[in-house]
Amino acid sequence: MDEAIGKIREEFKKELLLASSSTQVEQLKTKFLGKKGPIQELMRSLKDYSKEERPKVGQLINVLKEEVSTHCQRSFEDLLLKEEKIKLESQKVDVSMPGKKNFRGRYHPIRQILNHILSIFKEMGFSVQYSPNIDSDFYNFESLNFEDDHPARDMQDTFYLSKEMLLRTHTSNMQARLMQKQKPPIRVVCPGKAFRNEDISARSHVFFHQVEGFYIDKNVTFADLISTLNSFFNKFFGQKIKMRFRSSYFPFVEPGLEADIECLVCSAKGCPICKNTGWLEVVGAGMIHPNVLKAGKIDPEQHSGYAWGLGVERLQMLLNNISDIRMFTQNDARFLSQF
Ligand code: FA5
Repeated sequence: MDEAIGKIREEFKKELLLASSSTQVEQLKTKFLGKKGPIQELMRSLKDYSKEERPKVGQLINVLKEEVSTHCQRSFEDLLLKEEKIKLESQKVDVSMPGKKNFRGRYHPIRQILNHILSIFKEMGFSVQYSPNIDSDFYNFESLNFEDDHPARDMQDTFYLSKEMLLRTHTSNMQARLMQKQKPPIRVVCPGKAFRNEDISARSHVFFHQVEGFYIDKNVTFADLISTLNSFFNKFFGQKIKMRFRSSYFPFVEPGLEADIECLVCSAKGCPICKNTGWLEVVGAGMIHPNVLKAGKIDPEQHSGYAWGLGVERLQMLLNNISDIRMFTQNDARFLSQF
């Protein structure tokens, strides 16, 4: 018996040394201590011994059994610990690694500048209203005192959809509509798109945005218009900027003006944006023509008013040094992500 026990012990030690994982140790334990294993076989052979010998032999087998079980347990725990360590090592998080950037949507630069413009006018007491992109010749031209043969009605400038309907050429199409439903005092701004069949260049597009402003009350003067525009531009640029006013003609205002801002893209040195003049036209404005007030059923003897139409793209270009209006519609992520 001693010999058989020694052989099993040797065999077990050899195999335990070769076991490199906790699973292999478990298999080894089953192999040696399981029902079909060598130790159980020894137990079964006890019946072949005499009554006197049996307790001694039985004790020897139990010692071996205990030994195998303890070694297996220790080895199993050691290997399991190592395996856990390796697993944790592989799952380790490097907190100093730069995180993955999520793509965040944002407003288009024109929407951003519109919001900026509207927030300034809201602070100045203007409310916001909208008028349609597709409108009738009446609201876009006729109600605004345009003669039938005015050049702006020409097919060169206007995208006609039918004889009567067109893509509005300016946000001034809100004026008659507003006067039809509201009586003075009226103090409104109207942001929106405008469409003109023009040559596209660095400063002009066939599709652009305007913000119309409109104020009618008793005793509204030209000085009110100038000071409103002045304080708007100073707030918009966050600094005192150089402006110049030129008299101009629009059929729906009298007198009419256009205002230019010193070109901030080239610091007034001359560039394609300012056509080398150092100035960029940003707004058309004037005192609302008595005929327009009459068409809106407002008595020009009682009320007066001013209106303007601001070019939104040009303001964004001046504010952020953008050298070509076409960038706003090219959808280039490298450009858009800068805003
Ligand atoms: C008008 O559109 C008038 N409705 C403005 C107005 C309103 C005058 C109320 C009087 C009273 P004008 O065509 O000048 O005016 O356009 C106004 C502004 O829109 C210009 O100063 C310019 O900044 C911008 N603008 C005009 N055409 C284009 C274009 N093709 N591309 C980009 N911006 C333009």
